[in-house]
Amino acid sequence: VEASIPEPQREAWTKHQVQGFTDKDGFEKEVVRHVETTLARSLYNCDEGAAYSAAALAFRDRLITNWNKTQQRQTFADSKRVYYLSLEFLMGRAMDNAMLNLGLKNVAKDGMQDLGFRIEDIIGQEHDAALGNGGLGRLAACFLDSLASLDYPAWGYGLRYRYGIFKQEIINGYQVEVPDYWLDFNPWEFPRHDVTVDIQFYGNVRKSQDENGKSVAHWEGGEIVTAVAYDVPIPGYATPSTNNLRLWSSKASSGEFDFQKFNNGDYESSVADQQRAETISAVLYPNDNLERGKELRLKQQYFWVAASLHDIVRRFKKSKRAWKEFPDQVAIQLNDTHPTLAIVELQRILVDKENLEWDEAWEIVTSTFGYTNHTVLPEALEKWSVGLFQHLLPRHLQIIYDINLFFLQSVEKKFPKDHDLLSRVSIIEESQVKMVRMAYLAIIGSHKVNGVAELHSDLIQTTIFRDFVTIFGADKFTNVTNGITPRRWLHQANPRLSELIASKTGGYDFLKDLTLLNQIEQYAGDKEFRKEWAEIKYANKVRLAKYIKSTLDVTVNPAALFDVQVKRIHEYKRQQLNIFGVIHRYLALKAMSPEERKKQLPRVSIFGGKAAPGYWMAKQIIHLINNVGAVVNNDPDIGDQLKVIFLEDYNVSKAEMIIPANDISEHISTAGTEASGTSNMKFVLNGGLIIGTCDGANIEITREVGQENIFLFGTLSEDVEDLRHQHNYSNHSIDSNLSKVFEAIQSGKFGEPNDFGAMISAVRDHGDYYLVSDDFESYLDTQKMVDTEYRNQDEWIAKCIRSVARMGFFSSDRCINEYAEGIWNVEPLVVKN
Ligand code: Z57
Repeated sequence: VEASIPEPQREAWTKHQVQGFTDKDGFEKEVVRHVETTLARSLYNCDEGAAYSAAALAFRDRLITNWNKTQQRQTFADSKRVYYLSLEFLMGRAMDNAMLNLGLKNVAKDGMQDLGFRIEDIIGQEHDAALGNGGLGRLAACFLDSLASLDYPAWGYGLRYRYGIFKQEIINGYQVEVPDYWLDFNPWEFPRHDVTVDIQFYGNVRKSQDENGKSVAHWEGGEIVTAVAYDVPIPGYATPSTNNLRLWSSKASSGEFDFQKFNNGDYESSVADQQRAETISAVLYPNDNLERGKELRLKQQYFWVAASLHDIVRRFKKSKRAWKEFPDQVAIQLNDTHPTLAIVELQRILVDKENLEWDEAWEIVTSTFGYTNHTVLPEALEKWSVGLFQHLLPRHLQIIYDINLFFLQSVEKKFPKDHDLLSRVSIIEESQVKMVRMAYLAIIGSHKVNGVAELHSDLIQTTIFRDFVTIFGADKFTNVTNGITPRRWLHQANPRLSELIASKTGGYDFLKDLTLLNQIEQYAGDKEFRKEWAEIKYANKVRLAKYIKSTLDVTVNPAALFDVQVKRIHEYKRQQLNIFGVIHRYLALKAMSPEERKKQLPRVSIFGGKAAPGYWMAKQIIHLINNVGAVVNNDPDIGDQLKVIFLEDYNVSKAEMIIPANDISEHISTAGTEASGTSNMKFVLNGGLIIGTCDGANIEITREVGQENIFLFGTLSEDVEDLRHQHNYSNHSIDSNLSKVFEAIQSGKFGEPNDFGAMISAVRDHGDYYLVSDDFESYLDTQKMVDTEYRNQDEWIAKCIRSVARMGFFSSDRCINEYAEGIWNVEPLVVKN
């Protein structure tokens, strides 16, 4: 490896190498230095914001020392690297995580106290990095934590949105979206103004012949936008390994900022060009499990994919290896179909730029990529119109046509004369408006395709991708059940529970091997242990109750059962089933005598989550929840027996507070619709039980924790199709409990009934696609069982302990090791301190 500094001068560098602080004194010195120089403030004007900034800068410097070591080690070793391409990285806050992963939180806590601050207040100053919508983006963030913690040489590639997911405000019960401008002060990124890539759009393709008569394509004209790299260090837990998340930001290319116009005095329009370029990375699309086919979104995808591939290829070329070795050096994982253009772009680079033969290039491409599918919902499967492609990426469309041609020829050879099959698996959908089916392209261009939980992986192989299983064979398709990082979702979110577990398992090794949790199972019957467990749970509930009081001015009793459903609002996730159940409970309480009412188990129903701004029905669901809360919470007959809470602006840092306070959590999607779910894992790991359907990872959670420790109900996925059919072709009957709920809503008890007419008729008159009516009775029965079992606190806590003990499987470390072995073929690379 070449170094820019010649040997004789390196001594000075080695002598002055930055070591980074290791103790309280060193930390304080760095904080004061940053306050007084970087921030140009002093002890006379250092508020919590400034104290956070300085502490964050101190930790940033500390991370970068490890980051440099890691990058150097990776360059020297030149071993295979993993590239995780994701349009979303829902990172949340970085500082607490950095402190814990470095093992320096106590140092920071004591240091900040010396300087006059409480560490919790300082942590609370940080703005979430919210570059994602929900499960898919948070999964990518957990994966980065595991990749670094397990010492895998890995890079994340994404977009540096100027605006992350919007901030949700609730005004008069309605969701209002406010832009999330989060880059005012972000110490966690390093701008790399020297790492840029020019990206081309539009234009046209000219064909010529080379000296051997081979046809060569030239993509010409159009416009150029420049991608600038911003690097975010990703620290591993209890290892110096610190990986890189590279986010691309768009700006006008220096060639593009039209100096002609500028010199001619057309200043305004040259600035407008600049703005147009910056628009590409301006905003995260706020849809979860929904695709809307907007041109700017396709531009984002190509911009990010092309910049990332250019970077990866540039790094590979430094090693001077033969092209056929590319897949031995590079594994690229596609997080959903959003980066599928990477397949086409690599083929274009190899064929058009590097002059490889088509077949040789294609072999390299397919050996490099793996594709993860995250949904079977038809409205979420990406399709782009051929016309848009032709306009924006003319050369890529040609390559897609060629990929499709060769693929269909191979299918034809294997299954002669099955024309139906050919049209079913064609990348091009021959509809009125021709569409490019991105999932098909992703499958054809990858060597492995995986789903994210067992049921989901089975479903994709038997439904949406079944023809491809026939064509490629079953070995190409696999399952990797999702996981979560126990560092953030146990140690950071629930430090007291983590400490209790450590006290019984001989330290914090369980954070690196979560199966060690099984050692706490023996304490499920231990009175003293249960008491400590219950105290921690209660303290977590008190913390949430205080937050509810301060934000909503509603008093909730921490002794009540806390029932939580926080996740994106979607009809398939069925928050409507939950709120209908709450209304039923309210009506039942109202019908009781005061004495009888007092005997009921008090419950707090907690909701949270964002609706996509254009998703009208999801917004109505939020509205109904808030209206029900307004009535129930102010009804003097009800008091503590029932409270209904909608927590505004659910995000990662709020999840860290809410999840540890759960007694039960709801994961009640229509069977077969939730690919995996990951919050289900977080809730159980934090000592709660699940009420859920047989869907996604709930099924594997049941297998692990045991049937007796989970409240399952509802239709099974194999029965869904028949039920939907019945709803549409026979008179669909609604049971009396649900009818009474509808009547209560229609009587105007919860506000203007017309507001909720569509929500009711979706169930009653329009086929009840999500099977709310089918599952309502068993949902109520199961909630009744929850009430009964919660009364036996000793047994309840024992169940929670046993469940936590059996959750080892759901670490994202296990999940990443499965990808590394089964899909990427990469090995860890240990970095020495
Ligand atoms: C998203 O958050 C998920 C799937 C998608 O296709 C899109 Br787009 C966004 C979620 C699934 O809904 C969850 O079930 C899953 O746990 C998560 O992705 C991670 O795999």
